[in-house]
Amino acid sequence: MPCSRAAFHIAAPFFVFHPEKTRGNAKKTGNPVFPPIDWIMIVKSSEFVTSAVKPEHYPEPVLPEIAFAGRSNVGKSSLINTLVNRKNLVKTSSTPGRTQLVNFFDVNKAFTFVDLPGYGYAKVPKKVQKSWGPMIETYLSTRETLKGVVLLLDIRRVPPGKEEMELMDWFDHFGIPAIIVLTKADKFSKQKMGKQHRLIAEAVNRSKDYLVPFSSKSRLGKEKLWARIDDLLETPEAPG
Ligand SMILES: Nc1nc2c(ncn2[C@@H]2O[C@H](COP(=O)(O)OP(=O)(O)OP(=O)(O)O)[C@@H](O)[C@H]2O)c(=O)[nH]1
Ligand SMILES: [Mg+2]
Repeated sequence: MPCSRAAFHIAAPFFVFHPEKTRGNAKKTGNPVFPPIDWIMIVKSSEFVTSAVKPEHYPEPVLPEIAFAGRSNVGKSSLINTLVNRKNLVKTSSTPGRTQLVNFFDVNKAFTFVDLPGYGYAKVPKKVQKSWGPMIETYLSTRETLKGVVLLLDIRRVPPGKEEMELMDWFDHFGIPAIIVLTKADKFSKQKMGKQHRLIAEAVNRSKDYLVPFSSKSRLGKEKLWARIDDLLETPEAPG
């Protein structure tokens, strides 16, 4: 039921019940693991809050937070823009290494999206490269309002890189819930996309259903991803 979802309460009235979508998506996915998508997200406001390197520069930990992680140029900033229906809320670039700080964005005054700097781009100066790992790790391990991470993998890359596999182990180890998104799905035909989806699911040892193919160009996967984000936002606080 849409009204029982915690994030619905957090973000109300921004999630709206959408019975036609429920029927359509349930039929299409036949998804036994995740609930059908029974609402659509209405983004009424999205705004840049601040950029930070160290925890003392992070905003006050008040609203629940979702972070976006992935290798440089994988499409993190574009994906956030797509989710919030903005062209340039987050700066994107065809030059990898564009996002070099931890950037915080408020959505609907209800929760925060965090664009993490992309890792693994050799042409960025060594000093900057070296600071990325600690910057990301410090954020992920200390942020008390972090509800989960969206990890972006390029759908063209089979198997995903060593860093991605390490990040997934790291999320598991620290009990950080993660959503895996396969970006740039528009680069393939539907059939090839399905094949890549299957191969990546095998490589990361997850069910196919767990991975969300996504395109910032066609907006494929947008509603499914919002539904997963909502699931993370409704995760209850850890006791103590
Ligand atoms: N075809 C296609 N191109 C995309 C998609 N998403 C992003 N791109 C392109 O990929 C490039 C990098 O996108 P960004 O969103 O800036 O990537 P990023 O992960 O934020 O990169 P860094 O900030 O360097 O870590 C840009 O040229 C985008 O236009 C997509 O879904 N489809
Ligand atoms: Mg970026």
